[in-house]
Amino acid sequence: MSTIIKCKGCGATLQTEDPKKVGYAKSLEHDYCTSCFKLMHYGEVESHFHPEDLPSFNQDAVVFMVSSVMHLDMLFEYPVHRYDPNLKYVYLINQIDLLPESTNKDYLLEQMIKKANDRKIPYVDIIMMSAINPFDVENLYQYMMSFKEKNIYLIGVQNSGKTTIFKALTKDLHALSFSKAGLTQEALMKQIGNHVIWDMPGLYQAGYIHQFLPYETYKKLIPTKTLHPKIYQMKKHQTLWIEGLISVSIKQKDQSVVLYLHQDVHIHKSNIERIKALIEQRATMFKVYVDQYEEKSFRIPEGKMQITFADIGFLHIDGPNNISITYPKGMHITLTEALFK
Ligand SMILES: Nc1nc2c(ncn2[C@@H]2O[C@H](COP(=O)(O)OP(=O)(O)OP(=O)(O)O)[C@@H](O)[C@H]2O)c(=O)[nH]1
Ligand SMILES: [Mg+2]
Repeated sequence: MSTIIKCKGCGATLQTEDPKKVGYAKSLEHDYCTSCFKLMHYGEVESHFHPEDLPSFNQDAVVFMVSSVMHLDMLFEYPVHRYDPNLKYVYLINQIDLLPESTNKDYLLEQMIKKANDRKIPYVDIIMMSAINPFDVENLYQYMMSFKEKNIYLIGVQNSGKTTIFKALTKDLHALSFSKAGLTQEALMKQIGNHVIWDMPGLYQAGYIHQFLPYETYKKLIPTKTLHPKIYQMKKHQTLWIEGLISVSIKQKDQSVVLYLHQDVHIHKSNIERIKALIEQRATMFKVYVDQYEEKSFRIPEGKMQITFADIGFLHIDGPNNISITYPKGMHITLTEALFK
């Protein structure tokens, strides 16, 4: 019987037959598939497979649903509890170091608890942390070890930091975490004391930036450091361009808006009438653009509201106002109450 050998970087089952398929290695003696090898040694990024289905779990388990603060609007969107109602679920909000230092974290947590309760989401806890903060990792470790269930699963959408957490908890030096979505291919697991920790492949979330742009382009748009608010005074009928990707137009009255984006993202103002012309000339006008756009109008109700632009950032606006947004066709854009203050 042949033994199954897994790539230590992404967990894919190693195979030597088909270079186009996941897990290809020149020899089964290798520790890594060729994709991970190229990533580690040459920084070359090849496409990985995107799993869409939830994995199956051992029953003696606690499932940690890991979400980045960049995906907060989607925190309770995967109905994992319906899929396996007998398991315990902990919602883990990761990458809180990306939120501005002034963020009221208690308020954020309150908002999330309210959302979970309104939607009748069963959970044991909702916790917030940063995988790059050793103190938070140690707290998480102690917390996980306090469960009597043997298996601890890390699941969640791509790029939420599951492998980064797994590595920090298990001191696994081989697993690869990286800003490219869809890196982990199959479950990585490691026994710690009486527990087994599982790092699962990321769930596919349609509409995120990796769907529209190649890695080399989108990596510059995904926040990696603490976001700093940038305030823009907007006049009615002005539009704010985020690279050549998203234009936010203010329709009802002059007002200021706040953008939270990667510091290098290029932003400029134009008039609403110019949108069509700029899109037509996008190849000469913008460094970053896509083939197809769509437009949507939003009625901003009273209060502090938030628009989430896929996984690249946020806009805060005090309603009421009317705005319209032009964005890559199919991109995930949501309007919610401001999730952080
Ligand atoms: N600033 C910051 N970056 C983080 C944190 N956790 C993870 N990252 C970064 O986020 C990116 C994605 O991390 P991974 O651990 O590979 O994410 P994943 O959820 O395993 O991704 P898939 O395997 O594709 O599902 C990497 O560039 C990490 O360095 C965090 O707490 N703070
Ligand atoms: Mg991973």
